[in-house]
Amino acid sequence: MAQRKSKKTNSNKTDCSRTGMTLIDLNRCFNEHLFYTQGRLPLSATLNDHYMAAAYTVRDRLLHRWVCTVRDFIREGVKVVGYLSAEFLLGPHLGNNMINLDIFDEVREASENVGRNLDAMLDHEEEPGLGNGGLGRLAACYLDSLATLEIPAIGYGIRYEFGIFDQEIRDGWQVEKTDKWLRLGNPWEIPRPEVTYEVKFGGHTAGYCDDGGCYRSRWTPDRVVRGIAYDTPILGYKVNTCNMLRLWKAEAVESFDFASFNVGNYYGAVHEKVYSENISKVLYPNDEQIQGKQLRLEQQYFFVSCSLQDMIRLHLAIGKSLEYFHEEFAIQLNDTHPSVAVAELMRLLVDEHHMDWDTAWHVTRNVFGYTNHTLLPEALERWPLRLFANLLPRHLEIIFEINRRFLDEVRVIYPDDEARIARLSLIDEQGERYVRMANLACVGSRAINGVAKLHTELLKTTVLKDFYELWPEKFSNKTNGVTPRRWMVLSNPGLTRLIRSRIGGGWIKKLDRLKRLESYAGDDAFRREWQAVKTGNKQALAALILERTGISVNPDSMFDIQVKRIHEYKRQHLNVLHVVTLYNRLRRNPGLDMLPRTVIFGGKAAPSYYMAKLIIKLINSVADVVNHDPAVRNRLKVVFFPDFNVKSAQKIYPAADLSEQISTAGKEASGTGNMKFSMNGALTIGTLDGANVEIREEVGADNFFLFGLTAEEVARIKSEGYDPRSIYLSNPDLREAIDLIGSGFFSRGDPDLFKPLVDSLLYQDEYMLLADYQSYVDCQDRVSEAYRDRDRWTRMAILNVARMGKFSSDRAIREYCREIWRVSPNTVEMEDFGDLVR
Ligand code: 7GP
Repeated sequence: MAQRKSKKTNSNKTDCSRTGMTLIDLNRCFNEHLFYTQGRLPLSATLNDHYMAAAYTVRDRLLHRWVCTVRDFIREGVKVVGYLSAEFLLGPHLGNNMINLDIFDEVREASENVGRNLDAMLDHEEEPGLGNGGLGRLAACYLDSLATLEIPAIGYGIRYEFGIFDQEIRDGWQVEKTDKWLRLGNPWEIPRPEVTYEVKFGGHTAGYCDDGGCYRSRWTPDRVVRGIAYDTPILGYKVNTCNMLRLWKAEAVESFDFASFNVGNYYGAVHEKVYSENISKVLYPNDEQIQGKQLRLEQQYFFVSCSLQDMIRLHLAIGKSLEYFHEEFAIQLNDTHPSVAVAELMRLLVDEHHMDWDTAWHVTRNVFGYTNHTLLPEALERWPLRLFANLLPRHLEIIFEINRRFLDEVRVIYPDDEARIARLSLIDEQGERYVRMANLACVGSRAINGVAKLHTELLKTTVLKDFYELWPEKFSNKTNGVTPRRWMVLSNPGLTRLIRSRIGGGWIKKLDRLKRLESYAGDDAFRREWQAVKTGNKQALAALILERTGISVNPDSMFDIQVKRIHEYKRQHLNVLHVVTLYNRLRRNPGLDMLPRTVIFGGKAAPSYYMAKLIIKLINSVADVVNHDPAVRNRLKVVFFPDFNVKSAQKIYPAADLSEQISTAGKEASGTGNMKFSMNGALTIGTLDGANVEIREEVGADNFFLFGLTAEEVARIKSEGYDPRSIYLSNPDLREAIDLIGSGFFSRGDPDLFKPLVDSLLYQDEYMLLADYQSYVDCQDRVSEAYRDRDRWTRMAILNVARMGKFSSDRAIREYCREIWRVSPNTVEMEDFGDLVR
């Protein structure tokens, strides 16, 4: 994308391998987009113009591959994965697409040659924050791996006009700001105004007999909304497969009600439009806590209906009969958010395509897979029956019919076990009646999976126990993974270069090959280079922290980082108790030889989650006091990094020395941040929870800092009657830390501010912080000790990276493909533009 002639002519001739173009060609395309797409001359172009021209230049290369991929879909009739998710937390596209096209270094060089700042362009991109956290980010990693493994796939979701809110910190409190990610336009999406479907809501149903004498139900809705497709190309790494993410935007079927307009009722005329568009307006910002709002169910049904109609259209377009739909598509439900798909597919097949119930049920049960992402009871979706009946009356009928047939089967297997039948029922009938979405997903799916070994085992023995006993063969584990393209190559170019210099680049696609690094752990020169990379990354983060918070931190101190959504079960406040404990040590003994630490927090709290917001305030209040206390003398710094998102994550993980994965055992389904940290050479302090268990297995117990109760111990202690107060009373350090918080010391003398937090710890402690406190603090002391021996630490870090192969999302996707979806790769051949259009 050179603007003027490059000084280095040899690089201009460089074949940007996978694009089949030289830098001169790319440069021409860039200038053409500046001119013809943005309408600018180089002199008057803004940073945004540059970014847009770069994005379009890269996008053109993607579209070329996309056209070839679609051509193959149609020509070869391959089985396609449909990944249904209410969230896709993609992060910025430009850098990632350059990596996957394998032109990143060339473009950087060319940009440098003409004095154009590639980093400024990359920084300028607004990230599509169409997700809350783990679940949405996992969906994004899986799209990357599907394309990289050359699996035909379509991601389906919602094109929220406003994604996850931007977080600001004012006076220590979280303030939510609307995320206006579409403000400057989105060069990555292609609107498809001709790919639209109607989605019905409300109204009533009535029975009738069809021509063949069959009883059927006719649904007369009282509202119809139109979904319009917006497609984003998803290119795999160094392959030609370019899949798509198809997101639906809601619009009114008729924008104006001319009857109202003509009688002068202007507001009445646009009401319908506003009402319909609301559906795709904003992402609900709660992760593991349902809100039970009608609009949320409308969103779920809206995108599910559009997506299923779309898959059916594609299926019919290649001339196949719907009886074979499950042989051409495998549809994954990313948690229960899209699980109304089970009823909707039945409705489409039976009501709209006149299939008989049994055939339709056979297709439905064989096409879906369901992934569960949480054990927290407050996250298990259920909809009040009345709300459901008002919005989706036909679906409720279908659910009743599925349930009737299902429970009949259950009664044969478990005669007289009414309690079990009540638990398995799709309808919760204790008190107010609810539709249970997890039960619907289980009954309507061929495969059910958890996201880490421990989580899957807990699913089988707790929340989905009855379903496991009924259909053990449906259950399997699929431990999460993350894409090394974004989370190593793009985020950590220094480490990537270093690893490449020793073992080449094969690991980027076959992460197991990182094993070859093991032998370098004992190599002095390698360790020094490794440390230099880490120091560089820490300096860069320190600069960013200064810019965002005004706090200056010392890159030579240990960077101890906890970034993730703020939730009591994730126990950011346990980390705070440790910080206060260290602070108390320094107050008690001002000359203490303490290892300097910078403790960094980041993450958003659900806007309605009071305790989580209070934890943010606590972190900032503690930071304020500790960072300004002259007695601390830079041995301890506390930072709350505002607005943690994909973009800042890319700068944070590579700079970490220590990764905090300290949830109460049995609560974190898997975690994926834990993998990103470890891949970037941080050591983990963690509990035996989620994927921590498997990370420890892989990297070796010696290279992992373990503390805390096990999930079994947590359950046992709870059942025996847990008394946090007795722990508080018997542990002086703990008492001192809690008392200091409760005294108003961190809240300008106000003892009430943190009282809700203190009381919840002392009198409930649902997440057993007090039970794990001493073990955590002792473990942190071992961490500090280990960090003092920099060579030993670096050896451990190298071994962590070397042994992370398992946690590539490529491994996870291979398992899904083989064991659940039964799909295989399809190599896409490139054809010249000229040949394609001929
Ligand atoms: C998260 C889990 O909390 C996390 O442990 C896991 O790694 C991630 O999913 C991906 O599997 N869950 C959510 O983000 C979430 O919103 C509610 O769960 C359904």
